[in-house]
Amino acid sequence: MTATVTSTSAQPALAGITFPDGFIWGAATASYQIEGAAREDGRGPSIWDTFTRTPGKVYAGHTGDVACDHYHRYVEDVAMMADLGLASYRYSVAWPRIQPDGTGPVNARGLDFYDRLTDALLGKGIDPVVTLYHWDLPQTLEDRGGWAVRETAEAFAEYARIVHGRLGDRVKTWTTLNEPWCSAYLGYASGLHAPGKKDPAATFAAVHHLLLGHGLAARSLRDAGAQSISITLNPNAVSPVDPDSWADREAARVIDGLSNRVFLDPLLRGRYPADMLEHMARFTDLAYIQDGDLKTINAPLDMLGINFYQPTYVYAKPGATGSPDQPGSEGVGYRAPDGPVTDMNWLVEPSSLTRLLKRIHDDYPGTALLITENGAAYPEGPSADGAVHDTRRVEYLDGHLRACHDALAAGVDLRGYFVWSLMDNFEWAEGYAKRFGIVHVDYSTQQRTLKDSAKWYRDVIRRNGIADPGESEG
Ligand code: IFM
Repeated sequence: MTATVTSTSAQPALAGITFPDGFIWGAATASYQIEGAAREDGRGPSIWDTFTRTPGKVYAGHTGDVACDHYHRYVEDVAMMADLGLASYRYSVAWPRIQPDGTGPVNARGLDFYDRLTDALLGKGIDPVVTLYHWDLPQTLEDRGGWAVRETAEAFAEYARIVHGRLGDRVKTWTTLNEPWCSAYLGYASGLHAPGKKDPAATFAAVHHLLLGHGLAARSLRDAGAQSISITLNPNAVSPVDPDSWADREAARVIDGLSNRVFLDPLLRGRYPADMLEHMARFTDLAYIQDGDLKTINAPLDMLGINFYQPTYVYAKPGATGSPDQPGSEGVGYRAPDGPVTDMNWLVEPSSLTRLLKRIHDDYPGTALLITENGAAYPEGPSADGAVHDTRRVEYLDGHLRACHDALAAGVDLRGYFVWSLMDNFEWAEGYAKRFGIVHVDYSTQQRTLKDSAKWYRDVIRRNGIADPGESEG
């Protein structure tokens, strides 16, 4: 693809922009968030089925039992994707549909669903990008220790081999894990996500076994002939509130280490950062890191997926307890958002995406990047005219696409952009209360309605860029 882009810096703030030829335009979802059919066709229980049934864990007791009923409506949903002009669709496979107990017998009916979905996508000229793990761990594996134990990493590689065996003749791009930071830290430190544990030692063991699972799965996929192998992280665009303060920079170093370097360094440099080894050793003896593991984790990557939503600003705050989802972050203060926020109370600051992409490009050179998620929660539903006027989402997406364009102009090897999310869905601990979709879902009728942002995105895809506001549409 041509990677030549003209710098936007000299242009007026809202000039039209064009992306390089071959830039990939997509949308993303995840199995538990949209599929429903939780007990159909032999699917086993996942940690999210258990968690959603644990009182007080998820907003209003919502579950993914029905979600967007995509399991039954995928044909209509794929037609909608085609109408939007998507070149690519990022979906995840539910491990408990494939191996209901996490290991052992394969459930052919589970594979059949993804087989049908893949064919439906290809039939409309949409390229499938498959994520193997987007948080729905089979409950049986959690009962045996979950990501805190090595067996889960080994089981994951076997599961990857099974899925590739069925879809590998048609799926070119494979992503092992989605946001291992969330699986480890929200799952085992703060307990905000399934399995809801609060155990720092287990958190760091989970970090290692997630990374190892990625490495082992990447090897299985490579051996089986997969074309493109990636992992998706949610790197934290963290900055010190006062860059001139040594103490604030130290606070940022700790959060950067816990959120970013503890994943990026093993994956792309084959070692844990020295300061993080010291940090983790406060909570665990690290005996689970075995000889050869880092070499396995450092498997060649064809692409690194980046999920981005908001920046973080931290400062030194002596005596602060820190954040429950970052073990060992005592003394770190978090600045409250000081600008526009989304419905998640997440700060909208597109320039921090450019900064983050440039940083990864500079610190880990030679890595092709893909935005595998970016988007915003806003509550707008249908107005009296039947349309959904989600102006703030359009502004958010516009700003972040310009930020991607700026990164390209600065030389970052960015291959594409997937909006989160194709449609409103089950937003984990927030249930259905937060809406990230560019398509509105009426959960009582399952009716889909394109929001203004979906129509705007369709135009972006058609033009391979953003129109100059002076230009007439059409
Ligand atoms: O909905 C989630 C998604 O599952 C993972 N990335 C962040 C999104 C918004 O919170």
